[in-house]
Amino acid sequence: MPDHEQDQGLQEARALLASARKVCVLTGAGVSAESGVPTFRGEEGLWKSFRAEELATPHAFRRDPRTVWEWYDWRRGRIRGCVPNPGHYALARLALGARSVRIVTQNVDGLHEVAAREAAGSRDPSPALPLEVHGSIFRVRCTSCTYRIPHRDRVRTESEAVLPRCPVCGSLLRPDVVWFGEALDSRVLEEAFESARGASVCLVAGTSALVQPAASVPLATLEGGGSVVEVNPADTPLTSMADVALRGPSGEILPRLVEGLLP
Ligand code: BJW
Ligand code: ZN
Repeated sequence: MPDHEQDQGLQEARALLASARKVCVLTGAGVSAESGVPTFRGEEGLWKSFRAEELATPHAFRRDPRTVWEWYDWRRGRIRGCVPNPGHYALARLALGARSVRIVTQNVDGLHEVAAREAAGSRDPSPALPLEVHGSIFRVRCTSCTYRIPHRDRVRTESEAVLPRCPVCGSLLRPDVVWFGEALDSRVLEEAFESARGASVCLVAGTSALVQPAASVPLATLEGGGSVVEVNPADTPLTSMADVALRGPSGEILPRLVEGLLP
């Protein structure tokens, strides 16, 4: 995209955000790509020739929990070595500013929270803490009972016998994330749609907008009469509905967008 078109898009997006009382932000894996976290779709979304759709399912875990845990242990290892990028910090600063901003993320990597705490310094980070609609890769829960706990350590995966087990009932533990075919937490989901419905702008960054119901969050803003601003290097099913589409990596675009807004 020529520079002047990009600049014009940025100005339009800033104008929409500047006059917005409420903003909803929806993020996906692309926002963490510049931190080194692999996205799901496209070439780099593959792990040992598996696609996410083959591993992130309750069926795959029942059939082969060792392989699924091996994938999560590999991803957790990658993510443990990652830090937020300028895109995460820009969103955190936006949310800590004067406007009412709700960050809704599909990401399970925790990087929005790290950025929120760092950007807040000694202030309260809560306005910038995200709603994590697909859970957290650094929590585990029991496949049988209600046991659930933060968990960042390596997981042994050499055999099924050594996989992590629930200390309460002895069943297998699993990552506390939402797999295909599973319902999202209804309260978290309702809060996400509520914030999108009431927003004058939904800023959508780094998502392929393919996975439901999260992909419909910006539609709630449109239905409520608000606008959509998309930040992504590629087209998505949302692009044709967006009022402004900013083409490029979010680690570069979001800081430019937000700097022009903050006092
Ligand atoms: C950059 C960048 C840079 C790159 N800067 N950008 C047919 C139609 C509609 C729905 C369905 C259907 N068939 C089945 C369904 C339902 C299904 C679904 O949506 N499937 C679709 C694939 C078709 N959905 C579900 O199953 C959901 N549950 C559900 O519907 O429940 C119903 C129910 C109700 C009541 C009872 C029971 C059930 C659950 C979905 C869960 C998704 N889980 C995952 C895994 C999470 C855990 C983990 O991480 O392991 O969530 S899958 C994966 O996809 C992950 C992501 O959050 C999610 C979205 O992906 P995302 O973030 O968009 O990443 P990518 O890789 O797709 O895209 C990256 C983007 O970044 C690209 O656009 C790049 O261009 C861009 N990019 N570099 C900015 N530097
Ligand atoms: Zn249990």
